[in-house]
Amino acid sequence: MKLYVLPPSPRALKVIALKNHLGLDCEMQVVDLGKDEHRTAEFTALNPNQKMPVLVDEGFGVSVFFLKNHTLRAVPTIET
Ligand SMILES: N[C@@H](CCC(=O)N[C@@H](CS)C(=O)NCC(=O)O)C(=O)O
Repeated sequence: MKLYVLPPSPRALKVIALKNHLGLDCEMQVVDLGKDEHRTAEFTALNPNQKMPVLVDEGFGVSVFFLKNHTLRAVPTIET
């Protein structure tokens, strides 16, 4: 798994905290919004909304908002 984040963002920090809490083995990739790295073709292919955080699992990219609603039902209070 690979997590695309910009750590100073509270949305990123919440997701990183959850990753650590769950003990997920996950590579992290910084997405520098100041350099428009979220607007590249590669990132847009992962999330057409061009927003981080994004989690990629087995080549499938999902926004963490999607993940919260569809995968992490065990932790329903997380806001991204
Ligand atoms: N939870 C939502 C929102 C995430 C969000 O708003 N991320 C902001 C940073 S905190 C972002 O990437 N903004 C870039 C932009 O809007 O250009 C999602 O995952 O789609």
